Amino acid sequence: MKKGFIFDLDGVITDTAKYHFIAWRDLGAEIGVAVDLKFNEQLKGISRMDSLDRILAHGGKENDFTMDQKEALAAKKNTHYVELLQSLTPQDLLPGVKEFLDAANAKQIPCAIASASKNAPFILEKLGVKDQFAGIVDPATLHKGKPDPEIFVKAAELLNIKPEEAVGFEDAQAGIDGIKACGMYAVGVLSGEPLHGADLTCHELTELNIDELLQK
Ligand code: B16
Ligand code: MG
Repeated sequence: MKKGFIFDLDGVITDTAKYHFIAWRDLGAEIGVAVDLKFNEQLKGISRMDSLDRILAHGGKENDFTMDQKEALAAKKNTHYVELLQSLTPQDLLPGVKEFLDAANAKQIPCAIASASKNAPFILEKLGVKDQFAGIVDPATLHKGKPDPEIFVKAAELLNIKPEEAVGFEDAQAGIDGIKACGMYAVGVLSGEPLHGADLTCHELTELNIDELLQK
């Protein structure tokens, strides 16, 4: 019997990847690196600085910037990204998310967020669901990003449960790998690319039966 649900944010609760893409594409244009939608797939679930490193490597510019310059580039991208987030409303929740959270809350099954995004609390506030989460892992406290399981282990700790007592939801391969690496049950939310190693996959949360998931 499972005792808690742990959610990734971007691609599971809402689709912020399109805003990350616009902000990285525009920053890339400024420094002469083309960021297209296909390459953007590789940035899903990856932290801000790791995303910048991947973009620089993609453009053969990995040695062109000092750490201070990279911090400034990442901050510039984030300022643009946060501007784009201002338009978020509860309408931007992905299908079935509100209903799933309401059902979990009604059953007193606690939910947590395990997102690489430092903007997660602000995004959840804009979406009107922040109060439905008992915990949000602070990614600034992590030593390693996904696919390391650390973020999922911390999320389970926030809920006072063991990783194997939780169900984790992810849209990125790095996230599925992290969930499985700590013995958690993994639900993969598909958006095009296949997800390897997930215990169950769906295209949206409307397809899921919460009582069946709790029995896993
Ligand atoms: P921020 P997730 C991830 O969210 C995004 O998928 C990834 O593209 C982004 O770089 C990362 O958050 C960090 O976000 O710049 O807001 O701190 O999928 O882990 O919810
Ligand atoms: Mg994601």
